[in-house]
Amino acid sequence: MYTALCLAALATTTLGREIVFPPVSGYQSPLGDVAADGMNDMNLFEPQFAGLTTFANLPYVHCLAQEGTEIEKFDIGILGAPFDTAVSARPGARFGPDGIRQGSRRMHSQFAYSIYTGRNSFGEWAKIVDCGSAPMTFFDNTIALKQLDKAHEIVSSRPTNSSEYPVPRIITLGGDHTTTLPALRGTFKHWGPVSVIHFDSHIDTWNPDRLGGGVSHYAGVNHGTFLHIAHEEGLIRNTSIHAGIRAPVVNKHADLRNDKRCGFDLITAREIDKIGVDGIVQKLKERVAGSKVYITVDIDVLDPAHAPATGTAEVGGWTTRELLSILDALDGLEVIGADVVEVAPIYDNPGETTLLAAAEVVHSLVTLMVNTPVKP
Ligand SMILES: *[C@@H]1O[C@H](CO)[C@@H](O)[C@H](O)[C@H]1NC(C)=O
Ligand SMILES: *[C@@H]1O[C@H](CO)[C@@H](O)[C@H](O)[C@H]1NC(C)=O
Ligand SMILES: [Mn+2]
Repeated sequence: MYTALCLAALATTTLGREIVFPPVSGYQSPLGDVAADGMNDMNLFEPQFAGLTTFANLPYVHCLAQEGTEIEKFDIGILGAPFDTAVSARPGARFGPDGIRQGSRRMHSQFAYSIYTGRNSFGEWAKIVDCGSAPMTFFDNTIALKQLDKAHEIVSSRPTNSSEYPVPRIITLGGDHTTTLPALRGTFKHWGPVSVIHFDSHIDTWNPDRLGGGVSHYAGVNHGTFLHIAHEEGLIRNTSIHAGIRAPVVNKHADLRNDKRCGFDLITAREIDKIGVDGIVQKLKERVAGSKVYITVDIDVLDPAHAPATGTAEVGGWTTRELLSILDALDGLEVIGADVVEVAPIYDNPGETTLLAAAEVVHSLVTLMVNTPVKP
């Protein structure tokens, strides 16, 4: 394949001069014969950097098409949630979905064999598509979140490609963290209450009467309270757990008491220095054992050195490698939904550090879903 790639580059970068190819006519590349002029099937049908930007160059399917419209069937759908008007610090995560897609553009379903496992999760039993993003109004949070509720309902009710596993699973690209609430309402309809593994620097179970100042009900629904609300709505189990926490709490005792009441155990960021990746993984697996799992990754679980482009950055976080190692080691859990949120591309650097990290996290989430198919 490497030879074929080199040839393709040669052929396309030479302007008007006679091209001299090495004698490779008939060379059998994995993508077909290389002809005498250096062209092969790959030259035009390999869309990396060329098509419209979907996650990992996956096919785009209009998963939100009107009822009755025939669309391609899929088993895992990537769905954007462009919403950032319930954030307490820096806005900008409405551009997160397209930012993460941008960060994924070197991934390709044909060339994604893991160096660690030798497997390519894009090329196995699951049909994986990019559903585009849900339309969400930026003038009214209540309406916007209802739009996202509906989007999850529609996408998760589509018929799957694999008749054996009838409920398509969704990976949401946020959006501020409030966007996880509609996703959990969606999973509840198919799977009932689920354990949440919540990677974040903040606990996000704050009481809506406190965070938001008790100003109004509207103000109380935000990116720091959605897990409290999810608990009150009965969407999550009391076997949920945070990982990577390091941000201060607002109230000395009440916040953590309330956090337990909402069903959460807690792993701090610095625990990794004592118990390592394996210790963290063991704690997570023990906590959620035997239940369906929703994984939500606030990109601010990473240190700002690894993910500067986020709404409420906190120093002292995990590295990208640590997070990816932890996620990949969760293999075997029944992951019925997942998301990566709080990616605000405007604060990224020219090297797109945060976007690349977020895209690879999504890749790990895809892999967990592919490795463990789940039936209701
Ligand atoms: C989807 O369904 C078709 C028809 O049953 C099947 O040939 C294909 O292998 C399935 N999987 C993928 C990933 O497309
Ligand atoms: C969760 O709630 C059930 C039922 O109320 C209780 O029996 C169980 O001990 C709780 N588990 C945890 C981990 O808090
Ligand atoms: Mn969060």
